[in-house]
Amino acid sequence: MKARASDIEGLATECDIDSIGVTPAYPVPVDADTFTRLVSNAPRDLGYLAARLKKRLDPGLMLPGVRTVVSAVVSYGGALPGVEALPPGAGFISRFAWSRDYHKVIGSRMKRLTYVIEERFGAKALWYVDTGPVLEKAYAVAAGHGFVGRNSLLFTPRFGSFVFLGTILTDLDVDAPAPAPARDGCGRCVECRDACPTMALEQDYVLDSRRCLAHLTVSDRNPPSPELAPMLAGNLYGCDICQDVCPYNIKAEKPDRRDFAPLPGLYMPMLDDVLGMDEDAFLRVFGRTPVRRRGLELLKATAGLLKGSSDIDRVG
Ligand code: B12
Ligand code: SF4
Ligand code: SF4
Repeated sequence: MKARASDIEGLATECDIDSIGVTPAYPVPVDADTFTRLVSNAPRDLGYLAARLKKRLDPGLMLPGVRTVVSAVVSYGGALPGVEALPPGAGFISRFAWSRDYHKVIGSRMKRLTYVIEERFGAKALWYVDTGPVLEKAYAVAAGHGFVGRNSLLFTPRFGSFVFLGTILTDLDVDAPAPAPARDGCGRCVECRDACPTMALEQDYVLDSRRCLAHLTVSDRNPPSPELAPMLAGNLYGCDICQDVCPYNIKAEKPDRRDFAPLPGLYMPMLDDVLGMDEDAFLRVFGRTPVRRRGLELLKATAGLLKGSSDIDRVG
């Protein structure tokens, strides 16, 4: 069966998704050599990128017969201020992590969309949110959602970059328009590069994950090194700085949604409270969020560094 792109795009509201785009699965929308080179520089704890590289570059290895990629966007930013509003003695938990784990929240919407596609069109379909070997940003661009900025994130015209992506591979043949040529939305702006506290954006459009706080305070399984203390810039878990300074995000729509509002204790928690937690308290506060995967010990290691550096600031 063949569907029209508008048939699939029309399912967005039904599935609680802000916007759906559709694009052919092939050609894969990145330069394979460049992507392979970039992935080979990833730090050890992001080794899964290289380990599943073949699948990333060939979605047919995930779903034999795949014809179409469906890309979904859900805005999560909200209107609360970021780390620039941090009170003394507190630490910042990134927006992506201060509410219930988005893998689950967006996952259930993607599951519903996948089910509808399978039922309505008799197609095979597989969904992913973040954890699968799928080029989510590149397909989102090809599906017409927007462009990838200098900070390496996908920007949509309506919501800026504070959007989660979900992706479906399907063997359904969809009459989709040819991928739009990638647009450079950044021009001469370098706000994100200049604001990055660890200089992780020195190479245009490519993130140096080894330097990025979103890796060092989230996915790195080692405690952050003491040299990182002055560069944490208030961030306890994740980092939103290169998004907060972006002019597109400043003027983007910021719907306040209950699903993505901070859970109790997650908006700028006091460092002393985190440092005083035992496992039970940690699970009570962070148990339903992505912070749980970090574990109490590593979270405390970052909190300790932040507290040390803010004490030094006060003495100085
Ligand atoms: C690994 C990963 C990370 C790593 C590495 C990030 C990275 N930029 O590579 C770390 C842990 C650092 C990370 C951090 C964050 N992440 Co992350 N992450 C991923 C993941 C799982 C894979 C990304 C990947 O393949 N990276 C490998 C590198 C090599 O490629 P890439 O940047 O994705 O791809 C581009 C380059 O290859 C480039 N490229 C290709 N050819 C060429 C050629 C030239 C010449 C150039 C210049 C570039 C170029 O274009 C590709 C497409 O844009 C995706 C989910 C997914 N499956 O896609 C989420 C994802 C990208 N992350 C997400 C989020 C929310 C974040 C954080 C904001 C969380 C936070 N607040 O702390 C930060 C943002 C940091 C930043 N500035 O990017 C969202 C981003 C949504 C969006 N609007 O773009 C995603 C899509 C998850 C989701 N499903 O919503 N993340
Ligand atoms: S997330 Fe933070 S550390 Fe990473 S590139 Fe953006 S500003 Fe830099
Ligand atoms: S801050 Fe400027 S350079 Fe960075 S992503 Fe936004 S528009 Fe592009």
